[in-house]
Amino acid sequence: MEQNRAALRLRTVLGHLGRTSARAYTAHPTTWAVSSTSFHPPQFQYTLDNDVLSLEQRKFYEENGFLVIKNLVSDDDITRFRNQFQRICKQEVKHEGMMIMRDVSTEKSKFIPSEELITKVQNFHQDEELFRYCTLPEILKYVECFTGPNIMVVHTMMINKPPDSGKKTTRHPFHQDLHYFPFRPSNRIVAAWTAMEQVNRNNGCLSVLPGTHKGCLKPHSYPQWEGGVNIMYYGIEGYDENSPRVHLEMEKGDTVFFHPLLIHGSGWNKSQGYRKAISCHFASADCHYIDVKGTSQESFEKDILETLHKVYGFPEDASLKDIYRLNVQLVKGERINL
Ligand SMILES: O=C(O)CCC(=O)C(=O)O
Repeated sequence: MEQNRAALRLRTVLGHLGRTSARAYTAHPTTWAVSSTSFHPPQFQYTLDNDVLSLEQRKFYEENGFLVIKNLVSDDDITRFRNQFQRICKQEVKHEGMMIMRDVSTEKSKFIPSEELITKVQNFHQDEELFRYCTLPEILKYVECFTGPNIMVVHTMMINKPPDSGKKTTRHPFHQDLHYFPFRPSNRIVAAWTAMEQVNRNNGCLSVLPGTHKGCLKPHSYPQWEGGVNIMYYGIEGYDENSPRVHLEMEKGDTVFFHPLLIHGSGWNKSQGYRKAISCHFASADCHYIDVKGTSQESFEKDILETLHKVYGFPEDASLKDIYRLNVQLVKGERINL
Protein backbone atom coordinates (compact mmCIF):
# COMPACT_ATOMS: atom_id res chain seq x y z
CA MET A 1 0.00 0.00 0.00
CA GLU A 2 2.78 2.39 1.11
CA GLN A 3 4.72 1.19 -1.93
CA ASN A 4 1.80 2.04 -4.23
CA ARG A 5 1.50 5.51 -2.78
CA ALA A 6 5.23 6.06 -3.27
CA ALA A 7 5.09 4.81 -6.86
CA LEU A 8 2.17 7.12 -7.55
CA ARG A 9 4.12 10.05 -6.11
CA LEU A 10 7.13 9.23 -8.28
CA ARG A 11 4.95 9.18 -11.36
CA THR A 12 3.63 12.62 -10.38
CA VAL A 13 7.19 13.94 -9.86
CA LEU A 14 8.35 12.63 -13.20
CA GLY A 15 5.22 13.98 -14.83
CA HIS A 16 5.99 17.47 -13.46
CA LEU A 17 9.49 17.17 -14.77
CA GLY A 18 8.39 16.14 -18.22
CA ARG A 19 9.25 12.43 -18.03
CA THR A 20 7.02 9.43 -17.74
CA SER A 21 9.14 6.54 -16.55
CA ALA A 22 12.95 6.65 -16.56
CA ARG A 23 14.84 6.06 -13.31
CA ALA A 24 17.08 9.08 -13.86
CA TYR A 25 15.65 12.55 -14.02
CA THR A 26 17.44 15.34 -15.85
CA ALA A 27 16.84 18.68 -14.19
CA HIS A 28 14.67 21.03 -16.23
CA PRO A 29 14.02 24.74 -15.72
CA THR A 30 11.53 25.23 -12.93
CA THR A 31 10.02 28.43 -14.26
CA TRP A 32 6.38 27.57 -14.52
CA ALA A 33 4.23 30.51 -15.43
CA VAL A 34 1.76 30.55 -12.53
CA SER A 35 2.58 33.08 -9.84
CA SER A 36 2.01 32.41 -6.14
CA THR A 37 1.56 36.04 -5.11
CA SER A 38 -2.21 36.07 -4.94
CA PHE A 39 -2.67 32.54 -3.71
CA HIS A 40 -2.05 31.57 -0.07
CA PRO A 41 -3.51 28.16 0.61
CA PRO A 42 -3.28 27.40 4.33
CA GLN A 43 -1.81 23.97 3.65
CA PHE A 44 1.59 25.37 2.71
CA GLN A 45 3.96 24.55 5.53
CA TYR A 46 7.36 23.99 3.93
CA THR A 47 7.50 27.23 1.92
CA LEU A 48 6.77 30.82 2.87
CA ASP A 49 4.77 33.52 1.15
CA ASN A 50 6.82 35.68 -1.16
CA ASP A 51 6.84 36.32 -4.88
CA VAL A 52 9.98 34.36 -5.82
CA LEU A 53 8.56 30.88 -6.33
CA SER A 54 5.78 30.25 -8.78
CA LEU A 55 2.78 28.42 -7.43
CA GLU A 56 3.88 25.34 -9.33
CA GLN A 57 7.38 25.44 -7.82
CA ARG A 58 5.95 25.96 -4.36
CA LYS A 59 3.58 23.04 -4.70
CA PHE A 60 6.41 20.91 -6.04
CA TYR A 61 8.61 21.57 -2.99
CA GLU A 62 5.67 21.09 -0.60
CA GLU A 63 4.93 17.72 -2.13
CA ASN A 64 8.46 16.43 -2.83
CA GLY A 65 10.84 18.26 -0.47
CA PHE A 66 13.25 19.50 -3.14
CA LEU A 67 13.40 21.98 -6.00
CA VAL A 68 15.99 22.29 -8.80
CA ILE A 69 16.73 25.73 -10.20
CA LYS A 70 18.58 25.52 -13.50
CA ASN A 71 21.67 27.56 -14.27
CA LEU A 72 21.61 29.55 -11.03
CA VAL A 73 25.31 29.99 -10.30
CA SER A 74 27.58 31.54 -12.95
CA ASP A 75 30.53 29.81 -14.61
CA ASP A 76 32.79 32.60 -13.31
CA ASP A 77 31.83 31.94 -9.72
CA ILE A 78 32.26 28.20 -10.17
CA THR A 79 35.75 28.72 -11.61
CA ARG A 80 36.64 30.89 -8.61
CA PHE A 81 35.39 28.22 -6.15
CA ARG A 82 37.30 25.54 -8.03
CA ASN A 83 40.54 27.58 -7.94
CA GLN A 84 40.18 28.29 -4.25
CA PHE A 85 39.52 24.62 -3.53
CA GLN A 86 42.78 23.80 -5.31
CA ARG A 87 44.66 26.36 -3.20
CA ILE A 88 43.19 24.77 -0.05
CA CYS A 89 44.17 21.28 -1.22
CA LYS A 90 47.72 22.44 -1.89
CA GLN A 91 47.77 23.96 1.60
CA GLU A 92 48.40 27.42 0.21
CA VAL A 93 45.37 28.50 2.24
CA LYS A 94 44.56 27.23 5.75
CA HIS A 95 41.85 28.11 8.24
CA GLU A 96 41.28 27.05 11.80
CA GLY A 97 38.14 24.96 12.14
CA MET A 98 37.97 23.96 8.47
CA MET A 99 37.79 20.15 8.21
CA ILE A 100 39.67 18.43 5.41
CA MET A 101 38.41 14.91 4.74
CA ARG A 102 39.78 11.95 2.81
CA ASP A 103 38.14 8.88 1.35
CA VAL A 104 38.38 5.81 3.59
CA SER A 105 40.08 3.90 0.73
CA THR A 106 43.07 6.28 0.73
CA GLU A 107 43.17 7.42 4.33
CA LYS A 108 46.14 5.21 5.18
CA SER A 109 48.24 6.24 2.19
CA LYS A 110 50.83 8.99 2.55
CA PHE A 111 49.19 12.42 2.47
CA ILE A 112 50.15 14.52 -0.52
CA PRO A 113 48.55 17.96 -0.52
CA SER A 114 46.59 17.69 -3.76
CA GLU A 115 42.96 17.48 -4.81
CA GLU A 116 43.36 13.77 -5.56
CA LEU A 117 43.39 12.99 -1.84
CA ILE A 118 40.79 15.39 -0.51
CA THR A 119 37.15 14.43 -0.80
CA LYS A 120 35.54 17.19 1.18
CA VAL A 121 36.26 20.49 2.86
CA GLN A 122 33.77 21.23 5.61
CA ASN A 123 33.15 24.43 7.54
CA PHE A 124 34.73 26.88 5.19
CA HIS A 125 33.05 29.79 7.02
CA GLN A 126 36.36 31.58 7.42
CA ASP A 127 37.36 31.31 3.78
CA GLU A 128 36.18 34.52 2.18
CA GLU A 129 36.32 33.17 -1.35
CA LEU A 130 34.34 29.94 -0.78
CA PHE A 131 32.01 31.66 1.67
CA ARG A 132 30.92 34.00 -1.14
CA TYR A 133 28.78 31.06 -2.27
CA CYS A 134 26.65 31.43 0.87
CA THR A 135 26.07 35.12 0.22
CA LEU A 136 25.30 35.03 -3.51
CA PRO A 137 22.06 37.04 -3.98
CA GLU A 138 20.75 34.43 -6.44
CA ILE A 139 21.11 31.72 -3.78
CA LEU A 140 19.73 33.79 -0.88
CA LYS A 141 16.74 34.83 -2.95
CA TYR A 142 15.58 31.20 -3.01
CA VAL A 143 16.76 30.35 0.51
CA GLU A 144 14.46 33.06 1.86
CA CYS A 145 11.45 31.16 0.48
CA PHE A 146 12.16 28.42 3.03
CA THR A 147 13.85 30.18 5.96
CA GLY A 148 12.24 33.61 5.88
CA PRO A 149 14.18 36.89 5.84
CA ASN A 150 16.56 36.29 8.79
CA ILE A 151 19.09 33.86 7.43
CA MET A 152 22.07 32.19 9.06
CA VAL A 153 24.60 29.82 7.56
CA VAL A 154 24.91 26.69 9.67
CA HIS A 155 27.08 24.32 7.64
CA THR A 156 29.25 24.50 4.54
CA MET A 157 30.82 21.87 2.27
CA MET A 158 32.83 21.65 -0.91
CA ILE A 159 32.60 18.06 -2.09
CA ASN A 160 35.13 16.45 -4.43
CA LYS A 161 33.91 12.89 -5.04
CA PRO A 162 36.94 11.01 -6.40
CA PRO A 163 36.93 8.20 -8.98
CA ASP A 164 36.01 5.08 -7.02
CA SER A 165 38.76 2.56 -6.32
CA GLY A 166 36.32 -0.29 -6.98
CA LYS A 167 35.32 -0.66 -3.31
CA LYS A 168 32.33 1.69 -3.66
CA THR A 169 33.53 3.83 -0.77
CA THR A 170 32.64 7.01 -2.67
CA ARG A 171 28.94 6.31 -2.16
CA HIS A 172 27.13 8.53 0.30
CA PRO A 173 24.50 6.42 2.07
CA PHE A 174 20.91 7.57 2.22
CA HIS A 175 20.45 9.94 5.14
CA GLN A 176 18.55 12.94 6.48
CA ASP A 177 20.65 16.02 7.14
CA LEU A 178 18.60 16.89 10.23
CA HIS A 179 20.49 14.08 11.99
CA TYR A 180 23.42 16.53 12.19
CA PHE A 181 21.54 19.63 13.34
CA PRO A 182 20.57 20.57 16.92
CA PHE A 183 18.06 23.27 16.03
CA ARG A 184 14.44 23.49 14.98
CA PRO A 185 11.96 23.91 13.42
CA SER A 186 13.13 21.70 10.58
CA ASN A 187 10.88 23.43 8.03
CA ARG A 188 12.95 26.59 8.40
CA ILE A 189 16.20 24.81 7.44
CA VAL A 190 17.23 24.26 3.82
CA ALA A 191 20.23 22.95 1.89
CA ALA A 192 21.53 24.52 -1.32
CA TRP A 193 23.68 22.15 -3.40
CA THR A 194 25.22 23.40 -6.67
CA ALA A 195 26.72 21.14 -9.32
CA MET A 196 30.17 22.44 -10.32
CA GLU A 197 30.10 20.35 -13.50
CA GLN A 198 27.67 17.99 -15.16
CA VAL A 199 26.56 15.39 -12.60
CA ASN A 200 24.92 12.14 -13.62
CA ARG A 201 24.55 8.56 -12.48
CA ASN A 202 27.99 7.75 -13.83
CA ASN A 203 29.85 10.19 -11.59
CA GLY A 204 27.57 9.82 -8.57
CA CYS A 205 24.84 12.47 -8.70
CA LEU A 206 22.49 13.04 -5.77
CA SER A 207 19.54 10.66 -5.41
CA VAL A 208 16.46 11.61 -3.44
CA LEU A 209 13.36 9.84 -2.15
CA PRO A 210 10.61 12.35 -3.01
CA GLY A 211 8.11 13.17 -0.29
CA THR A 212 10.16 11.73 2.58
CA HIS A 213 10.52 15.22 4.12
CA LYS A 214 6.98 14.68 5.42
CA GLY A 215 8.17 11.90 7.73
CA CYS A 216 10.13 12.19 10.94
CA LEU A 217 13.83 12.01 11.76
CA LYS A 218 14.89 8.35 11.77
CA PRO A 219 17.80 6.71 13.60
CA HIS A 220 21.11 6.69 11.72
CA SER A 221 24.25 4.57 12.04
CA TYR A 222 27.32 3.67 9.99
CA PRO A 223 26.39 1.16 7.25
CA GLN A 224 28.27 -2.13 7.32
CA TRP A 225 29.89 -1.80 3.91
CA GLU A 226 32.55 -4.28 2.87
CA GLY A 227 34.96 -1.60 1.62
CA GLY A 228 34.41 0.60 4.70
CA VAL A 229 32.52 3.86 5.09
CA ASN A 230 33.72 7.43 5.33
CA ILE A 231 33.76 9.23 8.64
CA MET A 232 30.51 11.12 9.34
CA TYR A 233 28.74 9.33 6.46
CA TYR A 234 25.89 8.04 8.59
CA GLY A 235 23.16 6.06 6.85
CA ILE A 236 19.48 5.99 7.71
CA GLU A 237 18.26 2.81 9.38
CA GLY A 238 15.18 0.97 8.28
CA TYR A 239 14.01 2.86 5.21
CA ASP A 240 12.32 0.97 2.43
CA GLU A 241 15.10 0.14 -0.06
CA ASN A 242 12.51 -0.30 -2.80
CA SER A 243 11.09 3.20 -2.37
CA PRO A 244 11.07 4.96 -5.70
CA ARG A 245 14.06 7.25 -6.02
CA VAL A 246 14.93 10.11 -8.32
CA HIS A 247 18.46 10.62 -9.60
CA LEU A 248 19.14 14.32 -9.95
CA GLU A 249 21.17 14.65 -13.11
CA MET A 250 22.21 18.29 -13.28
CA GLU A 251 24.32 20.66 -15.37
CA LYS A 252 27.06 22.92 -14.09
CA GLY A 253 25.51 25.79 -12.11
CA ASP A 254 22.18 24.04 -11.49
CA THR A 255 21.21 24.18 -7.84
CA VAL A 256 18.92 21.97 -5.81
CA PHE A 257 17.30 23.26 -2.62
CA PHE A 258 16.10 20.55 -0.26
CA HIS A 259 14.48 19.97 3.11
CA PRO A 260 16.63 18.54 5.95
CA LEU A 261 14.29 15.54 6.41
CA LEU A 262 14.41 14.56 2.73
CA ILE A 263 16.13 11.17 2.44
CA HIS A 264 18.99 11.52 -0.01
CA GLY A 265 22.44 10.19 -0.83
CA SER A 266 24.76 9.82 -3.79
CA GLY A 267 26.14 6.95 -5.84
CA TRP A 268 29.71 5.82 -6.36
CA ASN A 269 31.81 7.64 -8.92
CA LYS A 270 32.36 5.30 -11.87
CA SER A 271 34.05 8.01 -13.96
CA GLN A 272 37.71 9.00 -14.01
CA GLY A 273 36.92 12.59 -13.02
CA TYR A 274 36.47 14.29 -9.64
CA ARG A 275 32.80 15.18 -9.23
CA LYS A 276 32.61 18.56 -7.53
CA ALA A 277 29.76 20.33 -5.80
CA ILE A 278 29.48 23.20 -3.36
CA SER A 279 26.82 23.22 -0.70
CA CYS A 280 25.53 25.23 2.23
CA HIS A 281 22.86 24.66 4.85
CA PHE A 282 20.90 27.69 5.88
CA ALA A 283 18.42 28.13 8.71
CA SER A 284 16.17 30.87 9.94
CA ALA A 285 18.06 32.98 12.47
CA ASP A 286 14.90 32.61 14.59
CA CYS A 287 15.42 28.85 15.06
CA HIS A 288 16.02 27.54 18.58
CA TYR A 289 18.48 24.94 19.81
CA ILE A 290 17.41 21.57 21.14
CA ASP A 291 19.31 19.29 23.48
CA VAL A 292 19.99 16.08 21.54
CA LYS A 293 20.69 13.99 24.65
CA GLY A 294 18.32 11.04 24.76
CA THR A 295 17.44 11.40 21.07
CA SER A 296 18.60 9.51 17.97
CA GLN A 297 21.10 12.34 17.37
CA GLU A 298 23.03 11.63 20.57
CA SER A 299 25.40 9.13 18.87
CA PHE A 300 26.41 11.77 16.34
CA GLU A 301 27.04 14.31 19.11
CA LYS A 302 29.33 11.82 20.84
CA ASP A 303 31.13 10.97 17.59
CA ILE A 304 31.81 14.55 16.52
CA LEU A 305 32.89 15.64 20.00
CA GLU A 306 35.37 12.75 20.19
CA THR A 307 36.80 13.71 16.79
CA LEU A 308 37.02 17.43 17.60
CA HIS A 309 38.62 16.64 20.94
CA LYS A 310 41.25 14.44 19.28
CA VAL A 311 42.00 16.79 16.41
CA TYR A 312 41.56 20.25 17.95
CA GLY A 313 41.53 19.65 21.72
CA PHE A 314 37.87 20.75 21.83
CA PRO A 315 36.46 20.26 25.39
CA GLU A 316 35.09 16.74 25.80
CA ASP A 317 32.17 17.91 27.91
CA ALA A 318 30.95 20.38 25.24
CA SER A 319 27.72 19.77 23.34
CA LEU A 320 26.61 19.83 19.71
CA LYS A 321 25.11 23.25 20.43
CA ASP A 322 28.53 24.59 21.45
CA ILE A 323 30.01 23.44 18.14
CA TYR A 324 27.31 25.19 16.14
CA ARG A 325 27.43 28.31 18.33
CA LEU A 326 31.02 28.76 17.18
CA ASN A 327 30.11 28.37 13.52
CA VAL A 328 26.72 29.82 12.70
CA GLN A 329 26.93 33.08 10.81
CA LEU A 330 24.24 35.61 9.95
CA VAL A 331 24.05 36.43 6.23
CA LYS A 332 20.77 38.34 6.11
CA GLY A 333 18.69 40.03 8.80
CA GLU A 334 19.69 41.61 12.09
CA ARG A 335 20.40 39.04 14.72
CA ILE A 336 20.65 35.36 15.52
CA ASN A 337 18.13 34.23 18.08
CA LEU A 338 20.17 31.38 19.61
O1 LIG B 1 27.47 15.48 -2.68
C1 LIG B 1 27.26 14.35 -2.30
O2 LIG B 1 27.74 13.37 -2.83
C2 LIG B 1 26.35 14.07 -1.11
C3 LIG B 1 26.31 15.22 -0.18
C4 LIG B 1 25.45 14.97 0.99
O3 LIG B 1 24.38 14.45 0.90
C5 LIG B 1 25.90 15.37 2.29
O4 LIG B 1 27.10 15.63 2.46
O5 LIG B 1 25.06 15.40 3.22
